[in-house]
Amino acid sequence: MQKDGVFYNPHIIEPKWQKIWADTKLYMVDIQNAKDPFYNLWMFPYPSGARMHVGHAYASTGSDIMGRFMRMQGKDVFQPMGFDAFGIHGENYAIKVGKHPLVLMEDLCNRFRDEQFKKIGHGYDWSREIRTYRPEYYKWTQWIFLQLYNNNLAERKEANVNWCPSCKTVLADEQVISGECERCHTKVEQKVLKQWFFKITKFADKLLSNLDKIDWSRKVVEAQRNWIGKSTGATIKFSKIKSSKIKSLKEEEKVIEVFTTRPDTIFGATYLVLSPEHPQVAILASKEQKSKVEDYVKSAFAKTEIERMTVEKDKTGVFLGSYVINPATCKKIPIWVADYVLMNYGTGAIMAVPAHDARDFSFAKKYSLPIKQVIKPEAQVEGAYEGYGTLINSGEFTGLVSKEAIPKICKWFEKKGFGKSAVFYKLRDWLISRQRYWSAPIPIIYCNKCGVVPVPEKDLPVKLPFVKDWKPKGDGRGPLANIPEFVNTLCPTCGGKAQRETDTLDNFLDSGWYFFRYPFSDRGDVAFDANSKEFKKWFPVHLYIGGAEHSVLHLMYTRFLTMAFKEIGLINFDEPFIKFLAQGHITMGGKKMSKSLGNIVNPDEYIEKVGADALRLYLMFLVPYVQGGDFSDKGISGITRFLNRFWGLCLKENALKAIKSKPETLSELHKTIKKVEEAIKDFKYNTAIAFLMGFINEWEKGSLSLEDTKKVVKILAPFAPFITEELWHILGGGYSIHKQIWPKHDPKLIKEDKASVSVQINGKFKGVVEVDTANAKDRELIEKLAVKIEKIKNNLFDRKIKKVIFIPGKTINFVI
Ligand code: ANZ
Ligand code: ZN
Repeated sequence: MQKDGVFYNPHIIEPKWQKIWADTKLYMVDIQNAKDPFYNLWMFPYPSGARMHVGHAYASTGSDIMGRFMRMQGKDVFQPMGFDAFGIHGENYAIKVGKHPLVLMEDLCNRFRDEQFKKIGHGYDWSREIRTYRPEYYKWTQWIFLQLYNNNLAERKEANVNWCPSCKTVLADEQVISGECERCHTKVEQKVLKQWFFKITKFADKLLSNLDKIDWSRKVVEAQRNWIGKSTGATIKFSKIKSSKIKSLKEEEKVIEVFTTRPDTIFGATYLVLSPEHPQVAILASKEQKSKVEDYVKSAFAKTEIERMTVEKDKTGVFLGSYVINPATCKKIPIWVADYVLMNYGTGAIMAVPAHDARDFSFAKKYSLPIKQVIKPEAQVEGAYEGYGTLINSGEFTGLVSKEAIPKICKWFEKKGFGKSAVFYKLRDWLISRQRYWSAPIPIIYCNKCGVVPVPEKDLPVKLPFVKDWKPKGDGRGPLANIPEFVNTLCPTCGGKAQRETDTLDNFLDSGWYFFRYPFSDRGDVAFDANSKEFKKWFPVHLYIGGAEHSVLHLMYTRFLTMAFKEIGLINFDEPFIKFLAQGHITMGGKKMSKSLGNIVNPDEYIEKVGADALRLYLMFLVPYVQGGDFSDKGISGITRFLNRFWGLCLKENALKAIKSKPETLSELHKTIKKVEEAIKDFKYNTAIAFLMGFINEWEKGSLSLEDTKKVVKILAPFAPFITEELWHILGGGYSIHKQIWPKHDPKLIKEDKASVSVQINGKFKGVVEVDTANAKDRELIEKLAVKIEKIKNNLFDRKIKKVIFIPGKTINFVI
């Protein structure tokens, strides 16, 4: 039998400290009086399954390590947690398991918190937990809607929107991934509905230009840049050919405006193409072509945007039977309608330049339309030459190169009055209406007399009624529409009979502002208070960690809302997070963990078997934190052995109570302190752990004084909070180790004569080779030492080494 205090037993010490930490409120921060604040935020989870999987454990542990490290740097670390438990993901889960979402979410959030987050040893301040479905939270989500509404940043408009037939609701563009619903992967359809939008496009330019200023993971910055999709070019007006029909039109209707990124190709525009949704299609269709055009338009409506835009797809279209004048050549060119032109981008109409645009080229070939070269190809090409070059057949602009021609042509357009430089963005307004139950009602009332009336602030929250029949019906209306007690109300303005809006808010609005709420979660009178001293302390958030899959969703929305709050005058900064780090992902068999694939790994099992400390260390050692990788539990017993050795060494030193450390061990210790610190700051947790492992090999050969032993315990503390708390207690340190200051390394004690070269197999970190600095570039020597490392030896065993990649002084990588 193992006895407490003699052998390392995580099953005794982990629950013990978990309770003491909770009882003493160890991780609670003084929001008002913190001196050196550090707001350490990790994306709060959405419960859409029974448990969190090992990927959550991995990602949150990396955030917790940084929080603990910063606390040991003397920072007042605020590390709150909550649940994004309102919205479609939870509701879909509730449908699946046949429970009411409110009952289900209460239960799941409690379990995530008590059975998972607490057990894994994260230092969260649970006193400020938030749950987005609670009225005291969504009251403020509705309040934010009203702020945007009152400041002309929310509007209701009829639009062609994405409709998920399985979730029976509309979706924002960002929530449609490759033509499928982000939640259930059903093919999305198009529907015309009157919906509420937030005007994110108003901030397109700022969302883009700020990307150069913020310290965010590169891949997220690039994803946002592409999503915003800025295109510079010109709009050009093509005049319609005069006819009796045209004469009766209004002045602005007598032209068709197109958007092009290539004004330098205007002389090569041999036809125009309108999108099937373009309002002028019906006006311009000639008598002879009318029925053909109508049929074509109908067939185009049945397709999704993705289907229409696929480049490889055979292009289809129909001639409208009418013409415009190309303002550059003054020639008459035909107008077509084709579904490869989209209504919601640019002007919904294009000038086709088949010689220099591949889509136009295949279309022109198919329908025998004229092709005219206006840019001299720099190389022989088949099909369209899409590059820039020297202009030919272009009137007074012939001979110029594209770069000079573009601004000149734009000026010429302007002077003649038929065009001008223009910028367009791919970014669309954020559709926030949902036809679902489990969400905050949109706080709007419709009155026959007064029209659209916002719910007065004093009447918030508009409570979501608790009803039995909450499932989506699929009639294009939310389930709230079937609850007369909810719908029928009185107009706040005139007191007459009125109806409530029955759509609910996209739950990305809940999560778009939640980080503002944590420090104010105990206040019922404000959402957040920018004039308070605590606001100035904690915002903008110092560090945010989460998955890059949220790049154009959550992470874009948080930036937009922050900019909107600034414009409204609620706050005085426009970026929410000083630093954002995209952590890697843990996969299983190379695939994302998901219930449908049946490849979910549950962290609880491992906590039961080896303890939370071992699991934390193992996950952090397995793969580089920002890179992620595949899960396997092969090496987990190695971690347990490491912890046992660590425990044994501490107890031995404690028994000896030495005053002085052995000089070599001491020097190694100081080196390790330095290296672990540097690695943590770089989020290279796996190398930090490797340094700690390397150190105990040295320690076993030597010895440390009690004081120095405590230093080792400290530098392991962020990774393994339970065992280090217990050892700290045994070694006579005061409660708690997690409030201690990180040890300082003494440069005098570090003989910088050694260099460490990291050893990899197929690019995966496996260990380090320590050599004299002078030898760090000696490939042969390092290769020889590397293959002697136990782990490398085992891994290479009977495998063939295909290649050895050596970066002198840094890494050696065996490709097998
Ligand atoms: C003439 C032209 C000539 C074009 C040429 C390209 C090459 P990005 O970069 O994506 O902004 N376009 C404009 N509006 C469109 C719409 N609503 N649906 C489909 N295509 C549209 O691309 C802008 C280019 O895409 C525009 O420049 C236009 O074709 C097309 F040698 O105009 B171009
Ligand atoms: Zn009224």
